[in-house]
Amino acid sequence: MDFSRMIDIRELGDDRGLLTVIEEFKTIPFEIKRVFYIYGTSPGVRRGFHAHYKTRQALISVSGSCKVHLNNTVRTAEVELDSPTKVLILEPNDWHEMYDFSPDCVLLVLSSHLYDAEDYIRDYNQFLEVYGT
Ligand code: T46
Repeated sequence: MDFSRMIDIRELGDDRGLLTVIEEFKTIPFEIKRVFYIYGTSPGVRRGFHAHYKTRQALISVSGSCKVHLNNTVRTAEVELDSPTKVLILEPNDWHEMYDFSPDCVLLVLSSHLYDAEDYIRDYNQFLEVYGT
């Protein structure tokens, strides 16, 4: 079963500052159809609480940090996104919850599909039915 994974991307820099590049099919393994970012998250908020049917995503904390709880019914993990060079690839079957957002966190999300509310599995029991073994 597919499970999320972390990718470390190269930091390009010179005496002017830093620059990091993400390219579809090179840095990340899918076509990027949608981009959104999560920021200004209130203290103590936990968000996400879903998996998807089709959508694959790449999460990058381009400023500040946050943590992500992952569960694909076989494995669970907690990962920290605290650098613009760390990319978390989320597979559709990864139930995910984002938490511990720093006040300056800007969580950039690159998505393989356009927004479709029908692609979300927000009920945990339904998630287990769809992806459980
Ligand atoms: C995910 C995690 C990492 C739209 O209208 N279009 C969009 O493209 C998105 C992403 C959201 N929305 C609406 C749907 C809700 O009314 O924006 C509102 C907040 O979305 P949601 O509650 O789904 O946000 P999160 O943080 O729980 O989840 C988001 C993504 O929706 C989701 O795909 O994997 O970030």
